[in-house]
Amino acid sequence: MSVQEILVINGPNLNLLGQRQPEIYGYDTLASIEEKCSTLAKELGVSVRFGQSNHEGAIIDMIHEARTKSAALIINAGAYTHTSVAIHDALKTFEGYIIELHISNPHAREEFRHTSWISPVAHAVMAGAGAYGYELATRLAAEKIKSA
Ligand code: CA2
Repeated sequence: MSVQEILVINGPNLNLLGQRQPEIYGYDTLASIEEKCSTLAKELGVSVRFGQSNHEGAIIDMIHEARTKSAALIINAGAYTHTSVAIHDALKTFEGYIIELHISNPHAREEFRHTSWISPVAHAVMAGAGAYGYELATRLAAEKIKSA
């Protein structure tokens, strides 16, 4: 197991980042975010791996794989944040550090975004910092796994 790996999981529709609704999600693409986080991770002496899926089961498979491969998880579960007991249950099986991430601040948006199934199983929540939140979360995850 590579104890220094951070897995960044992105859920439904986040493959479209930078292409639609820039007023909410900004102009960065997932590829540009990955590049910035990889550069940062290298500087911090850890590794980062990105995964994205529009399918709940595939996200659960990624979490299961992380159980033996990754020391920390950063997860933007997209709309599944507000609906998925299955992702909540999968995250409970992961023993490393978990950061829930949102580009926007769901609490400042529609009421249906105010409930999260991820927050109760996350160690930290990052929301509303835009795409920069991924770098902040990478920094926090690196700190946590290096001091563990
Ligand atoms: O703010 C976030 O990161 C969210 O997790 C994004 C989800 C939303 O359902 C959550 O409430 C908050 C939606 C992701 C949709 O991604 C798009 C990206 C580009 C264009 C359109 C949608």
